[in-house]
This record gives sequence, structure tokens and C-alpha cells, in this order.
Amino acid sequence: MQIGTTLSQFIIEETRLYPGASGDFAALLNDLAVACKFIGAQVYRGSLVGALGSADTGNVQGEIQKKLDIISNDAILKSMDWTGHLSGMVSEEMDGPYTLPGGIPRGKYLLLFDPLDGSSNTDVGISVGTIFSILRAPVAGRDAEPADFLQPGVQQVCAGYALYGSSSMLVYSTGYGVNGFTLEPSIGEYVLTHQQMRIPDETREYAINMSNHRHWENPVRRYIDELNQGTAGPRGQDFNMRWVGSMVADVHRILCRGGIFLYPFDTRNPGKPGKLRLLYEANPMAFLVEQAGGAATTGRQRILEIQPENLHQRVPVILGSRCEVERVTQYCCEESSS
Ligand code: P6P
Repeated sequence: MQIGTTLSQFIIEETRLYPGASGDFAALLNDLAVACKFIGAQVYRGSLVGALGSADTGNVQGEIQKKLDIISNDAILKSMDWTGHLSGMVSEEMDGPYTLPGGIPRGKYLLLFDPLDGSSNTDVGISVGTIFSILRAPVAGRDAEPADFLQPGVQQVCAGYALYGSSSMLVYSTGYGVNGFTLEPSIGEYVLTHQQMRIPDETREYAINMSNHRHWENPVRRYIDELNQGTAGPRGQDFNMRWVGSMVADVHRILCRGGIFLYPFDTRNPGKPGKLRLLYEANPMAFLVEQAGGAATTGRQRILEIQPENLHQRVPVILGSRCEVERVTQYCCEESSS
């Protein structure tokens, strides 16, 4: 049996693209991959280990936590906090930055993550995932402060996700394209299976939660209504819809075969500009999508250029096949300028 290119081999070989690299980042990414393997093992065992259902706790988002949210969050913290490569971590599940244990060197990177995105799907057997983003610490050698994490998405040195789906995968980019690895259970290694993933500019597939139709802004409603009018409408084409309710699953499908994903602003809670969080959902996914040739905006600006204002800031998200994202963005900007 040929093993193929393992994640470890790929990371080391990619490190050679960075002259003078210390190897810290390579070790960091490998440690993160171990955490993702552990999380996947708990997700796939589910009821067998009593991991499904809700915990009796809530998180900073005001959401009831699933047991697997806590298991996943702890798995990443404990897999990463001893490494000496980080000076702090931010998670969807924690109010502020995680302070590393004493006696551990404070490293040059920051890790931001959603430990188990779409976790409500675990109880019903639908794909979920871990989303991660890695930034450089403005000041290495000290505990990271909240402001250190508030960097625009263009500053990410790495972004990726682990998908716990029909197979267990890890997909990431450091700025040299997007590569996907599939977990080979017999050896416990992620093996390169999706090299240089690309998103076609055009698509006939969209992902949105249609039940929010009446809450959307007019330009988004116009865009989706045009898709739904099919060949009889202004687009002159029929479109297909998919909505998993798990961002990692929807984005992975788009990286594999194209499409457009929308979680736009809606009027249900005007104080909330969107559902998805900028630092550990929108930014990493936007980085991946752009690296694969797609586009990612809020409908009015490039997501990666947003200057974050707080750790759990939410933004509207429109990402995927470039021509469709540009169309929606044009509709939104026309509305704004009228
Ligand atoms: P809705 C999961 O809760 C999540 O954050 C994303 O993974 C997913 O795309 C979205 O929310 C689903 O939201 O409103 O359709 O349940």
C-alpha cells in the first residue's frame, strides 16, 4: 500500500517555501491536526461515549453548549497550550483569550477557532467541523491581549478546517493555494487527496437558509428570487439549492465543486449584523475561498479587509464562485448608493 503524501510531509515541504522558517509553525499545525483527529474520533463515536446532547452550560454567544462543544474546545486547548508556539488562543466557546499555563514560553502565533461548528447537527448525524485561523502575535514572549487578535483577515498566516463528514478531512492554506487531506484510519494519518482546490468562477448552486427570506435586505431577496425564477427569470438558467446548516460542510462542497454560500444580514435582530463570527468563521473561510480563486464579501466589502472591533463580532457572509459573489455585491452596493 502506498501511503502517499502525509500532512506532516506536506507541511515540512511547504515550510521550505519560507526561507529561515524555524519550524515552529510546522509543529503548531501538526499539533492542531492531532487535536482534530481526537475531535473527529469523539464525533464519530457520539452516543457510544455519551458525547451527544447538550451540556448544562451556555457560552459567551448565549447558546446552550453541546457536550461535544466542550469536549472539542478542551481538546484544542490541551493539545496546544503546552507547545510554546502560541501566546494566546480565542475560541467561540470562551469569552476572552485563553491564558497559557505558567512556565510555558509565549510563542509568536495566535490561534483562533470554532471548535465544533454546526454542533447542533451532531445529534442528528450531519457533518460538522472545526474552523481555525492563525495570526502572528504582535508581541511574542508575553500573554496575548484581546486587542492582539483584532487583525484584519488579510493578516492570517494560515486558515483551515477539519471536516467530520462522510470522511474525516483537513483542508488548509498558508497562502500558497488550498490543499485537502483525508484521514486514513488504518494509520491515523491525514493523506493528501485534494491538491490545489479551485472554485469555478461560475456556478448553478447556492446555499442559503430560505426560511429567512422575509428578513433579508432587498438586494439579497432580489438575487435569490432571480435564481428561483430559473429559466423563466432574468438569469435564464435553473439553479440548485443546498443548505446543510453546517458552514464547514457547505464551504467544503463549494471548494470541491463551486457554489455560493450566503448568510446575509437580516432584520430579525438589527443590532446583530450577521450570524457568523468574523474572527474564527468568516475570516478563515474567506481566506480559503480567495486562495481557491473565489470571492468573499459582506455584500458591501471584502471580508478579509474588515478591521475587527471585538473578539466575537458577527458579519454578513457571501462567499464562493466569484461571478455570483460579485453579482450579489453589486446589487447590495447599488442599493446602498441609491
Ligand atoms: P441556521 C451553525 O450553527 C452555523 O454557525 C453555521 O455552521 C451554519 O452555516 C449556520 O450557523 C446555520 O444557521 O440559521 O441555518 O441554523
